[in-house]
Amino acid sequence: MTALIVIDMQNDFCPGGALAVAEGDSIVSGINALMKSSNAVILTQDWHPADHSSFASQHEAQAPYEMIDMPYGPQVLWPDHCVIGSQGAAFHPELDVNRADMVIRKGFRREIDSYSAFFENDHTTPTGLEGYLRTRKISSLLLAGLATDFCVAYSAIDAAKLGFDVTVCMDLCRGIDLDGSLEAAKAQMQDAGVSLA
Ligand code: VGL
Ligand code: ZN
Repeated sequence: MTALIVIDMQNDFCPGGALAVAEGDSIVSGINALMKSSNAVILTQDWHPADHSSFASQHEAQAPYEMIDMPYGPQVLWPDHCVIGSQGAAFHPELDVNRADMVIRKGFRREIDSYSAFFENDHTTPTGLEGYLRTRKISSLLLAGLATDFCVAYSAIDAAKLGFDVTVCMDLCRGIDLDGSLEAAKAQMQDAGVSLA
């Protein structure tokens, strides 16, 4: 059984949002179409407290897109985005959310960021998605959404490491591309055994 996992199709990652991905909104209709032909649909939702440690605003003298060392490793500092309950954290208004069987929220612990749909950025704290998929007997995954080089790539690589058969629909993803992060993410996904379609 195959599931479609739609990563972070939220207002803040679309044009006009706090952490806008170029053309982020252009993939919504294609994702809606793919949902119609999928027998399981899962949405992820980036969901941060207002004082989240990944926000540059929480660190004196640091600007968005700078790096910081967290106890779990290097972390990019972001503009405040996807704050719990805000319009920015809401799904894109045209996303067909009624098609979703399950919505998984991530990044709700102040101390730790969570790009992947499976594990937080310490690579050990689980979100619970693996258990959900296994109990539904889902073994293959199609991924689409935002952003290719962060949450999509981290999710795809973790899924492949967990033994799922993973395909990323590259034309239904858009990237942030910080310092070549898009090319690096593609190479890392391929090395992990992810198919890029
Ligand atoms: C994302 C940066 C921060 C993403 C989420 O969805 O790719 N990127 N939070
Ligand atoms: Zn985030």
